[in-house]
Amino acid sequence: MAERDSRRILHVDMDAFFAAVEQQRRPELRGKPLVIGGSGDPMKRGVVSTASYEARRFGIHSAMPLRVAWKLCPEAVFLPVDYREYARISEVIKSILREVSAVMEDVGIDEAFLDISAIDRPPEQTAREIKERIREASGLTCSIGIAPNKLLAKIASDMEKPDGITIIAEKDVATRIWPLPVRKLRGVGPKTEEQLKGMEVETVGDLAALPLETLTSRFGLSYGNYLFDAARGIDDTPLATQWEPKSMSRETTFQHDVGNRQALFKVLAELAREVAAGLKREGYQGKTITVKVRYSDFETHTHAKTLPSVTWREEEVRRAAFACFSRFELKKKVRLIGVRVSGLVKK
Ligand code: TTP
Ligand code: MG
Repeated sequence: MAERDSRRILHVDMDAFFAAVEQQRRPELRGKPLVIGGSGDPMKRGVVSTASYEARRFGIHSAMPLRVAWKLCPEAVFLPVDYREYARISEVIKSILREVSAVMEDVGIDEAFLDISAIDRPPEQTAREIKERIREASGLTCSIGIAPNKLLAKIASDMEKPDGITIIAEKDVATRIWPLPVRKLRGVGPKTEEQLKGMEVETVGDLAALPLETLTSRFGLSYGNYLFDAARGIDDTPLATQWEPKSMSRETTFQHDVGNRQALFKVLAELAREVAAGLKREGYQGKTITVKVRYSDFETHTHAKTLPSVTWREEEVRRAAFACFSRFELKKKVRLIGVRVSGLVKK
């Protein structure tokens, strides 16, 4: 039978990225439990950005409050996020990947898709070369997945972390993908997972057993069809090679929750200034300004305002942000506040 999708897509994901960068430049941290997050002080507010594999053995993971991580492993080293350095290393890695194949989708700070269909070598050899070059340039390891599409390649890169190479073909879907929990499929979040659980669907295989009509009536035509295909390892989406940011944002989590409206306006003005500066620096203008507020109990709300035309002017962003902010009731103290500009166009 002919392969449905003859592409060869490679997904690279760095191992414990922020932590690995720190361990690389500070050899004394290698082999030790290391937690990166917030200001690096586990007694202060903030969440874990990532943890070294040594720290993960204690149950520490991304998005966990630093305080909880500290309770799980008080002897771990805690460090602040040095985003500039990670972004610099990220650029080094991306430029290596771009040299291997110009058809690259830059997904995040530590991951990317490459279309290697046109490379006339066994894909595993390409994967080894990429690993070798990344290791030479940065000292870091990554994990690589290779498959006929993005959906499967991303699942594959996660299968043998750290330092793995995993190749999945269409014929492997039943044996290797169906046993996985549905959450492993891109686009299946906690809400869908919960709904599927209610339908006695826990694994991708369970999902693949559902008729298309069941999925479309439950999840709508578009998402229902997506789930039906995804459960079969089918994904035709092309690589988004010219990455353009759809939005730009800045947010702040307070050391202590803030109740004073004037103080919040001041922070908001500062965030608006930073976002506007970011837009100008990257050469974008945007139309919709959104303000996000997270209260002390983690309840989170947003208000948005769309301007008649795009802007990067600080004053306009600030005014719109103030207008949005005025719509919040502020019955509780505020833990986090953020400003986002979306609907971006390149200028
Ligand atoms: P991931 O690739 O999800 O994690 P990782 O590289 O640390 O570990 P793994 O080996 O499992 O891939 O994310 C890449 C970086 O993004 C991570 O090093 C830190 C950052 N990050 C956060 O800041 N917050 C988060 O919640 C997550 C998931 C990642
Ligand atoms: Mg990673």
